[in-house]
Amino acid sequence: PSRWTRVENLEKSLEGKHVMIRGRAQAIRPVGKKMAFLVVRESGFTVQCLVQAQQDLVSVQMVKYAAALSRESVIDVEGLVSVPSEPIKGATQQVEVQVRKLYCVSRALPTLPINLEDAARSEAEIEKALQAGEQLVRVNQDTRLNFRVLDLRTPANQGIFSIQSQVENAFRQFLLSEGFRQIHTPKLIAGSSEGGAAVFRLDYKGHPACLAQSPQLHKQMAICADFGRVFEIGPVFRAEDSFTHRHLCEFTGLDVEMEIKKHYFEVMDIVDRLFVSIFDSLNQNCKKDLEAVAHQYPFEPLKYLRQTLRLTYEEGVQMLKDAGVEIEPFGDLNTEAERKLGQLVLEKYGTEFYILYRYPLAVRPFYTMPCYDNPQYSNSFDVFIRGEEIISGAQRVHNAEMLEKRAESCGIDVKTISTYIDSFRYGAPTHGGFGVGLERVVMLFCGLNNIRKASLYPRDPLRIAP
Ligand code: ATP
Ligand code: AMO
Repeated sequence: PSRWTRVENLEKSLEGKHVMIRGRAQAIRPVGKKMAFLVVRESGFTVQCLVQAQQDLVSVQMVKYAAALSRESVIDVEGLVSVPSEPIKGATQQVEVQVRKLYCVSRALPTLPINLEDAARSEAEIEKALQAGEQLVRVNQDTRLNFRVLDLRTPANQGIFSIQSQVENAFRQFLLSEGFRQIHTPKLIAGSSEGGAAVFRLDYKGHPACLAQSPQLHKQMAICADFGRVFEIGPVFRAEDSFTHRHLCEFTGLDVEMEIKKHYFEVMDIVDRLFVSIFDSLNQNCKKDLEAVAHQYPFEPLKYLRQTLRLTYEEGVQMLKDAGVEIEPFGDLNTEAERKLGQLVLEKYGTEFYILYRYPLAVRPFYTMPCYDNPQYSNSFDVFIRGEEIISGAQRVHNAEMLEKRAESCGIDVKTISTYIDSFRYGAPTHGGFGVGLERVVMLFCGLNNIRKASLYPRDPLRIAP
């Protein structure tokens, strides 16, 4: 076993034990010449350490050394765990370490561009501190992103990216257990895969190419190649040219594609069980992370049902109309209408996670299968968390001639996707699938107000660094 104890595991049961921890000197508070308190942080968890001069154990020089450490330096501490009689404020762990040995592994600059203690405070804590006349600097989003390496050290950010990791893990585990295979499709492709303008164009050894807007074409081609059920976790590139709280120029796509036997509801059944399992696993396995996020960015736990609510697009439109919101016939729902519908659904059905299906064909991409009973509608769906889209999915057109016509009518240069269309000329299974934005899932599960908070190094129209 490791000789090291993680700060997160420093608990009262370790009282009297000798421990070694490695972390950062988050705060250093000298008390006279013979004592100094250090708050040591590891992955968002903090413990108070006491360096007190004691004959034969701790020298006055060591206290001086501790008091002179710069914040955020990486240090090793050896000492005894004790349980103070008073509750400890300003640290996550309720034990103290009586320091015996102290080493500085790597010294941080004496002045940092972000004060981590300020950066970790919630809005309410900031207000309270300001009212109490405390000097503090509100760290804005841009500064946080400019110095992301520092910003990411806050407990909330540590939590967010553990949650992200868990979403991806639960997604993979569930799909593997359902007989899906993980695939990797090319990110350098000849043309737009979504038919939109938001593509990053580039030169591919003298040939025009672009960064994949989704794995759409190649995941469908894997179905034509008898892969049956596939999923992919990979980067998605969108040359978005406007600024919203929920669009990035690069995000992580969780994509699924599968054969269907009778009906595209088979795809929705997977969405339903997959997401109930992801949400359950977050609530079970990420309790501390969710608390850390909620401490800085308060939010209510997501309300979801065991069996996901499904509404048709028309039912959604009717709910909006009844509430006085006008929707253009066969149009898309704008951001505001989607939000409003989210509220109405919550009031009526008590859930913040639901599927809206049977969208008008005109607002869906060219590869979407029209409804057999009414071609003005399509076998498609979107999925929402707290009134915002996290998933688009559909049954696909599996007939090459029809696909070609649909692409042309959507203004797509079919030459750029000819190998994709040809894939359907050799016999193609009926199939469907969906795409999920990983950052959106994390943002909305945690009720965050900006997708940049859920992206490690976000890319937006003005940001390509760090
Ligand atoms: P996707 O584009 O992948 O389908 P999305 O969440 O961007 O997912 P859209 O269907 O494109 O959803 O758009 C839904 C609504 O979001 C649009 O009607 C529009 O109001 C808004 N929207 C989409 N893209 C942008 C953007 N780049 N800037 C501002 N608003 C946008
Ligand atoms: P769509 O374009 O709706 O569908 O994308 C799927 C999901 O990806 C997320 N998303 C984004 N996240 C961050 N920044 C963006 N700019 C952005 N754009 C989209 C959303 C969205 O629901 N090929 C289809 C999927 C399919 O039918 O299988 C597709 O790409 O969460």
